[in-house]
Amino acid sequence: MDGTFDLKGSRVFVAGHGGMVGSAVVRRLATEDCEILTAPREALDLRDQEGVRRWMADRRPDVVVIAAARVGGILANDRFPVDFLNDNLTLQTNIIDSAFRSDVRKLLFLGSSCIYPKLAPQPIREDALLTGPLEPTNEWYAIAKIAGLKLCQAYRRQHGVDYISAMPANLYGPGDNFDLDASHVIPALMRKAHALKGSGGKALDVWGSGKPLREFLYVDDAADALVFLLKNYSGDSHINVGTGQDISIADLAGAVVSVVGGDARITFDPTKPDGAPRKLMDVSRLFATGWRPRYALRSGLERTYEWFLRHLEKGDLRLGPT
Ligand code: GFB
Repeated sequence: MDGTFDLKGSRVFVAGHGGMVGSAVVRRLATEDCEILTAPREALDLRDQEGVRRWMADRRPDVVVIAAARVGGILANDRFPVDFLNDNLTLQTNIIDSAFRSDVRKLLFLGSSCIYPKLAPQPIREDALLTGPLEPTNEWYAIAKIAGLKLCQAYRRQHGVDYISAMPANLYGPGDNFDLDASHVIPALMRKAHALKGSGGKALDVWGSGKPLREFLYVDDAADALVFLLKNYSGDSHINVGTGQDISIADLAGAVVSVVGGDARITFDPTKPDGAPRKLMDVSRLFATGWRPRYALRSGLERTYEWFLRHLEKGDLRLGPT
């Protein structure tokens, strides 16, 4: 991969440090010789252009990681198109523009595998971007993410700065959102399977047909890949970040029940959307560097469930209205 960047002694701003991805990036950066900067949500609204400009001009980071985003599962994406499009466009543009004004030396923008066409050839290569129509349930989020990666490319082209983008697979792990109306599939199934423990074989409600395939990446693996890219990648194209393996939602449900324990039966709710049929990414560019994920799906699910149980007990999970 072209371009090495030395994090040693640099000031790294992790935007979105309170979220699942941002907190994993902070954990990973703690093992690097750098200073981590974060902005508490109460002190800085990333959608406020003036506030972000001021914050960046005062703190003067050398490196910025944009892990901040409005994210959610298939239903939340479908229900709140304005929030997913507008909030993401606004906050990412504010951060990228302010970073440029404050002479940030390296910036990493984080997207999502949903930027690719709904029916892209599998596994999806980086150059499949903008070759076909998007999956309608998340096109608002996808368009914001495409705009973000294009803005990074535009700054590279016009101003010669080192801004790069990574497109991770579906992420899960500690810090995930367990609110059933907003969450992604893994925390949703985990929470539902946990609630059914000891209920004598009651039905676990799995949305859609169970047939869609998804590639899941444990969030600490994602953070490790992002720091690797910060240090080793400098190129115009975004880079896919994943495991190179996918699983059907039906098989995932079985795996979650097995990790959680109990005897829930799995049933499918065809009134809920399936979303994209498959979005397995081609990770050969990343894997060519020698980088590999550490956690298989089973161990990632086990760690996530341990985290869920600990925080359920502490009472600080994002569970939404009950
Ligand atoms: O994780 P998920 O919401 O995201 O859904 P997407 C993945 C699959 O799991 C879909 C099914 O086929 C869902 O119908 N599923 C089954 C469930 N049961 C459940 C459940 O209880 N809750 C949820 N949420 N899903 C999102 C995008 O798409 O992925 C975002 O909407 C983003 O924009 C994110 O790209 C990574 O993979 O379908």
